[in-house]
Amino acid sequence: MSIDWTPLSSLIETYDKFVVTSHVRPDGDALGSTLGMVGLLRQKGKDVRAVMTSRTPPRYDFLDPDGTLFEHFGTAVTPADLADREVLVILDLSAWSQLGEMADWVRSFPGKRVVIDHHVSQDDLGAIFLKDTTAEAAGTLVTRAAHALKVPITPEMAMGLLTAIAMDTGWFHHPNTTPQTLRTVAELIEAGAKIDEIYRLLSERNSLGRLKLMGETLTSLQTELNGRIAYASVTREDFERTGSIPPDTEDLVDFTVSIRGVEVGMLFIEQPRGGIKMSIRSRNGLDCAKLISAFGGGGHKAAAGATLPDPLSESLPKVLATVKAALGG
Ligand SMILES: [Mn+2]
Repeated sequence: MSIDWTPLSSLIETYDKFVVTSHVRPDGDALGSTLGMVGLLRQKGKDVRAVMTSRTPPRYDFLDPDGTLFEHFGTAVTPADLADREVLVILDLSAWSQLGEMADWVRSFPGKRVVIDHHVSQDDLGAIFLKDTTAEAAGTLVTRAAHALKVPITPEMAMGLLTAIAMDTGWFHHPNTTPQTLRTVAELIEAGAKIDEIYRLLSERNSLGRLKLMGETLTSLQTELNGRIAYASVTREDFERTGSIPPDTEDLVDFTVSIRGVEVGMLFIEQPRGGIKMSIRSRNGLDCAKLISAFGGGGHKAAAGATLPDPLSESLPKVLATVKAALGG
């Protein structure tokens, strides 16, 4: 799928004040693609702010070393501060639920909205959609946009875009990794991304709390349906006991599908303000995004997630039953 970037190009020709945002609980793709887009727009001479609905997880602080790029919505920035913005660029999401506390502001945003995304699930966000569901990351799309708009990729942008692609492909081992992925990565390294440094910053700066939380998560692993399903849960007490924070759960769901014979893996995480965030991964072609849409979730075929309002004791059995049924159990 190739995207026609003319709508973005026209917005850039017409308007000057941009705001870029991405999803709640931002991951490497959300933050890295935002960094890339901010760089693109600034090189076009635009006045750009990057406003996020969640705080930057400490793991990703290297993408914003001065702490001046990502502004936290609701504390550092209020809707009044954004009243002069003409264009809103939304990256790596296509669902209202992924906007968290920014959703109401986005709904009432009077300017132009454009979504640049690779997720299958889609709400009507009242936006121009620049979408390619075959792309491995939103960071890939921002890289392509830079090409289309003839904007050079700075070393800073390259660091963000490579982080985005690396994290959304599981460091180039998920099925979405293609020859073109590696060509894009080669280009980003040529543009100044330091792949070894990014890996080290992401993988060798764990907090003790995150490692202890990993231990708790592994301890809580259970299997069902003769080992075809594996799941684990993280409770609020786990965070407290281990001294970890919710962003420390990133990628822990991957442990569930690392067990031999597991076709579907899930991780259930109690949220600080109630309810459950769940992630699901499939290794047998099961469409996770479709399955989890019954719970208001979405994502990709092999990887999806949902936010569930009910407590763990109620939501876990419901989702588990649905997955069992989908596997013919
Ligand atoms: Mn993504």
